[in-house]
Amino acid sequence: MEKTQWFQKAVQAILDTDEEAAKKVSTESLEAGMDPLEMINQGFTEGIRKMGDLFERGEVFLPGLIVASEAMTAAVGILEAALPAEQQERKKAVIVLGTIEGDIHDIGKGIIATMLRVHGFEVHDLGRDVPIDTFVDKAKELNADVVGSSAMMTTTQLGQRKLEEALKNAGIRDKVISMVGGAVATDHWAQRIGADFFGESPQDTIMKLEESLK
Ligand code: B12
Repeated sequence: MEKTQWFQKAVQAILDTDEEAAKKVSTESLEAGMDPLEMINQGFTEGIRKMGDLFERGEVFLPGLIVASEAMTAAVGILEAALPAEQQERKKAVIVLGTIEGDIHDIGKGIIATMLRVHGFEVHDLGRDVPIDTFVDKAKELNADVVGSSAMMTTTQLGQRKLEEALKNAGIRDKVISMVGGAVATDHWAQRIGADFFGESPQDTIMKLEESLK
């Protein structure tokens, strides 16, 4: 089967909100020698994006979106388990990453975590709905080089500004690179709150992060 056909199958399983089919596509694509990262980025991610468009147009409702998200998480979990074990060599940087308090969206943040790990970064994923103080405490405890926050809603986006302030108040803002992401963030937003950069996608994030670490 062509690569694009595997991607299409992944997209379709998410649109069908069919967890069993999504897991089957993951397993079978691995058996067929597909690259798990490509399946995540060009297959399942595309599926949840399309689902999001339908949701925004009112053609899919919240319960459907929830089931699609669960199918996505299960399918991506199988693909992640097939990624090469993290190399033991010195990591490029220590990253503390999480979704801002009040926000339970974690699919995109999870993908960023996986992609950063695969590219040799040590990622401490704090999960979702993470209080601002937890980001700061973890960054201090781990002597982190980078703090990344994800926010998917206009309400929780304000937490990214609070995080900047909290890092300053804790005296560590100049010791870390601060990156922001999520559906509502932009370059302009990052500049406005004083973050170092906005990462639009895994590729964009890795490129900007490697540049910032030089
Ligand atoms: C899936 C989804 C859900 C799922 C979440 C499941 C999960 N475990 O994450 C469920 C169904 C649970 C859900 C719930 C809700 N949702 Co919702 N959801 C979405 C949807 C459709 C897709 C999000 C997604 O996963 N995209 C796919 C991933 C791969 O993309 P991504 O998240 O953007 O991440 C990429 C980049 O942004 C970047 N990135 C992400 N994080 C980070 C972090 C860093 C540091 C960096 C550098 C980069 C980076 O890299 C990622 C990979 O490419 C969006 C629509 C949209 N356009 O985004 C709405 C959306 C975010 N939801 C929305 C809302 C309002 C809600 C709810 C309040 C319910 C409701 N009434 O509709 C609740 C929120 C509850 C809460 N307290 O958080 C709104 C937010 C509106 C706003 N502007 O404030 C949106 C925009 C839909 C809409 N237009 O109404 N949702």
